[in-house]
Amino acid sequence: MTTPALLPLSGRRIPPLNLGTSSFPHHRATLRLSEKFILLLILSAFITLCFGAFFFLPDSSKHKRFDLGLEDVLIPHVDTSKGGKNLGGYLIHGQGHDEHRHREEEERLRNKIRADHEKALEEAKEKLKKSRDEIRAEIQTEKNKVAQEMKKKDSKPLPPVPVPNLIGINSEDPTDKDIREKRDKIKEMMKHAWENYRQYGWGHNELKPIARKGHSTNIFGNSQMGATIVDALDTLYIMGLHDEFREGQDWIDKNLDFSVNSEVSVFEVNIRFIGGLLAAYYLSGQEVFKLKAVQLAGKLLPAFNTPTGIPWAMVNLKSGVGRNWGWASAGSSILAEFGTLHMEFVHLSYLTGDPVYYNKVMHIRKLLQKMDRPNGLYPNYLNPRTGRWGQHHTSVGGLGDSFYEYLLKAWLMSDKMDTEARKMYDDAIEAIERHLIRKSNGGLTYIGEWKNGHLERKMGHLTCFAGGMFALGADGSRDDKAGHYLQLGAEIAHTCHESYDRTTLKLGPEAFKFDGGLEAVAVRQNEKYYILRPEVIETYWYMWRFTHDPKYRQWGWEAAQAIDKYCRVSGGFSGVKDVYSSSPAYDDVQQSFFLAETLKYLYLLFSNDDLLPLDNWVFNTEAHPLPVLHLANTTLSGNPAYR
Ligand code: DMJ
Repeated sequence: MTTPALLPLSGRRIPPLNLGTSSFPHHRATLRLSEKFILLLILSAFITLCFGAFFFLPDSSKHKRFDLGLEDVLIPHVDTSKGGKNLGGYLIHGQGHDEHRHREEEERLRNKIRADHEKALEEAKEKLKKSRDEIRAEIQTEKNKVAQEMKKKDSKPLPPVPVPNLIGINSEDPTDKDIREKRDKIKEMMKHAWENYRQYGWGHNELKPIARKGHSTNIFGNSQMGATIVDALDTLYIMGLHDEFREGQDWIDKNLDFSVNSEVSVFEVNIRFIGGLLAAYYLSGQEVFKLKAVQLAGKLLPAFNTPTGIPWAMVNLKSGVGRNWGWASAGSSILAEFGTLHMEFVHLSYLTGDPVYYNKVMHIRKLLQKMDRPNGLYPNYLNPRTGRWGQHHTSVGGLGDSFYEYLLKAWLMSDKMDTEARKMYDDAIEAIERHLIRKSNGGLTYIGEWKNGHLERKMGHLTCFAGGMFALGADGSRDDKAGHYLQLGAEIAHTCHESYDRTTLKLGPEAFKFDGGLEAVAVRQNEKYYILRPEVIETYWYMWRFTHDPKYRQWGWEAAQAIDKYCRVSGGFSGVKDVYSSSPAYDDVQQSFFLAETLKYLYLLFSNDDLLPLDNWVFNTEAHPLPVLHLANTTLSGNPAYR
């Protein structure tokens, strides 16, 4: 579908003196401030010329005056050494010069003014003859020049740091033909998603694959920040789609601008943009990604200006004003949001040498450590003004999930030096096992939600990531319970696979129950959708890496086939509204995390283990790989683990 801004404009003339009220109603909005500005410039040039003509072109009275030999004359000159006064390039000489010379000079001056006048008139006429497109192109060129200048200013190189061990950015193709073909199929799906986004949604945050146009949600504010481009970069890179990667890099270089009056989610921008940019930087070594990540992080910092230092959920990138979601309990910030900044912020301090980012996340950690936890559980809500918990709801799914994930990953990312984070993780997981993890009558292990002292026997699709987390945290677990946590990971993977297998489409619902005889199925209509989420496949991948049990590849392949069959449309991939219906409606959104996570985890599932090995890389919650930092020699003030 063609948007008004894309209507063919060539050959059209701008109606003179009709500023902002174009006779082309569909173009009215396109006569923007900058165009008006150019036209105003032209007008003012005219006025200046008229003014000049009025004052400088000789009239009869001036002749009379000169002929009388009175007063001064204007002689073009720049040299003031002879005692004259320089007025904008013209010298004023006193009386007593030869009259003939004066006449010649006057004639010369008159001719010059006339010539200048005519030239300016010609230029102005030429400008007005230009089509809208030409004027727009000129404006764009000017804008680009200004942007380039600003970029030069912002592009001060950051201080060099020891490069972490970047192992396994490339890997051989799998030797097994079947696995290779499956991996190629996933790559083809990525190309389909990317190419359609590029064609119909380029620069927008996401794509509407049915309507074939851009899409956005309030988490990205009202700006076109190219969320899909940033989120997809590292997936493109590891898949070897280097032309596509370069297209993305080029867009980011020229267009990604954070000085926008837009209120964004601090959490989402951190995990998708900062995480995506940092991963792209580490994989490709291209400085632009690091610079953009640092610029953006600077824009998020005002969100931390709260009485407690717990950040607001949202911040306006321009004004720095922050606030929380209206729906959150008692004006609270959300555990999974303010608790999912650590990885990216430590990397930012590492790369810039500026401890500001590190101090912000360590402050949050210290504050949480000091607080009482009901039953040892962390509630999902914390008020940033009072520093008190909101409702006592605890979840390993939405609102809580990645907080636990980041405790574990902070430890892994520090080369297992950050033992404080590991302890917090172990404590939290023990409480979760005690209060939230149960076995259903049918023998399925599930993780419920804690609500004011009661366990709700419902598990979210989001919660399914925890299978992978338990497996990842098995090594190094307290009391050497590695086997136990690997087993727990396997049980969660199995339950989540059941939630897929018990649907018509073989795709998992958003939430499923273990209640009233129900086992791993959704009950409410608004829990039956699948929006291309990655968590189940993420767990399959971690389980595959730690066990090499072929069933995980099998389950991943089932999911990939189901996505390709039921979510693929000619304009990309769409979520579906009911996984229990054989002809479900589409939600018409290609989520950016589909490219960042779902397809990346599938690709890794059918790749060799030496591609991004888990001893060297830690994936952020949006599947952006960040290298393990060997910080022993790097001073980051505040935490003994990093000294
Ligand atoms: C992703 O943006 C991240 O994985 C986040 O942690 C929660 N879920 C979405 C995808 O489902």
